[in-house]
Amino acid sequence: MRLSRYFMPILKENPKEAEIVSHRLMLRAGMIRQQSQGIYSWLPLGKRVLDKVNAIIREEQNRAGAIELSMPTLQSAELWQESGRYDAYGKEMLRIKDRQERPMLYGPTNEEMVTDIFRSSVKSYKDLPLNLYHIQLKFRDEIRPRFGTMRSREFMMKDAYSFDLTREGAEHSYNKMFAAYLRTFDRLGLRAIPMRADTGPIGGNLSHEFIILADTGESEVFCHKDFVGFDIPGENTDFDSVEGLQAIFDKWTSLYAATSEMHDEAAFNAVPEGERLSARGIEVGHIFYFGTKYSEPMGAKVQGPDGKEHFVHMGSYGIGPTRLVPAIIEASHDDNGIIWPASVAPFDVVVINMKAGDQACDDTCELIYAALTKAGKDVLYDDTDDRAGTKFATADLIGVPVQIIAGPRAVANGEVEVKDRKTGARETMTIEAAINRFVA
Ligand code: P5A
Repeated sequence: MRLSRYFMPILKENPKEAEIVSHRLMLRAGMIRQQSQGIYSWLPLGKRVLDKVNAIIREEQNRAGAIELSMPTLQSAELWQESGRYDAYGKEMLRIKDRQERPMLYGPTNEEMVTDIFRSSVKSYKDLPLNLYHIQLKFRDEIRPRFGTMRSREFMMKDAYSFDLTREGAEHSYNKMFAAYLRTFDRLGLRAIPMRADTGPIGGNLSHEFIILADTGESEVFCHKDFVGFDIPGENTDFDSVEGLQAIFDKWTSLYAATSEMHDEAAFNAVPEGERLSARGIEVGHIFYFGTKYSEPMGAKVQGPDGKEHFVHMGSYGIGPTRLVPAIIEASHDDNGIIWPASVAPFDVVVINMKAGDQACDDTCELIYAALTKAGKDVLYDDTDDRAGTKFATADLIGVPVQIIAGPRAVANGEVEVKDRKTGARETMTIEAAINRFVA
């Protein structure tokens, strides 16, 4: 992508409305724009990061055996009347009427809709277990939307829903998502700690929130320090192994970890003082087991091996991609801007032409740009005629992991400078060596 032809509206000044660093940097880097309170557009740079986050979420959901579908954002009120949540949900639900005066709503979550899909076609235990998910916009009319896309009214959610014949089966399904979440957040460069959590309007009595420790987090959390160093389940994790996944769940729940709603002061005080961590955190995921809470009132049942009908045991599993992007920035930035983990960086490398219009600089940059693009890399080429200082500041602000800098003096020697955004380390090398770093 040539910067001269791209759309990346950088802000020079710090936006006044931004209270936390991620919100400030997302606005300054031209990643998002507020359209109305708590409702955002994702501009091209932000969209690239969001897409990469979603790709990792999708890969790990698929690995754990979940199956992707797509459900609408607008839902009929009737479904929610069946479960009893239409009245219970309160003012957070955006209620709308269509031209026939039929009550509709902008979905805040999809337990009812997916239960309806399930009951319309699954009749036998032989079709279980089943886990269906989508990555879709939701709307919750939050009292206090704030911190940009961290807590917005319209936001994206990956929501998965599992169906099993028995409670034991449902626990295995829960454990699959538990392990998939540990892997997902790790691949996003984050350390998320599962904590016992309140179930709120979703319901049930088994639930974990996945929390990233951050000073700007909205949740108050309490946990054992050792979680910070626990091993993450590997790529070869067998998601069909009931014992294997139970062992992962048992390990990750063996030490104290709870959000303030579930906090047990006495249990926390039993943790040796030097090992207690009392901190603030960002909830990036939340998983629930709620048994037959929806299947019973909505009549979602299957025939079991005993020939009888059984209401299915369900769970639901959420991740907030549009919250994850600012959460990653909270965890990874410096005074100059964002530092993206390579897995979600909007571009793999930025090529900076320090003197656009100078034949040797132009030729060198074009050569590198073409070679890296051909090698399948996402390359941003700063071919604008801005001053070198402005270009460096922009490259640092948008946080691309590697900068290849081509200035007249180095280019005259057949060389460029390669800068690592995270460490700031700069290395002069031949043009060929710079290309080979990515191609090899
Ligand atoms: C689980 C999947 C649910 O809604 N039903 C379907 C369950 N859970 S939840 O905890 O309420 O939300 C899941 C995740 O969505 C993100 N999230 C938000 N992100 C941005 N702005 C918001 N206002 C917002 N509300 C929820 C969080 O990451 C949460 O863990």
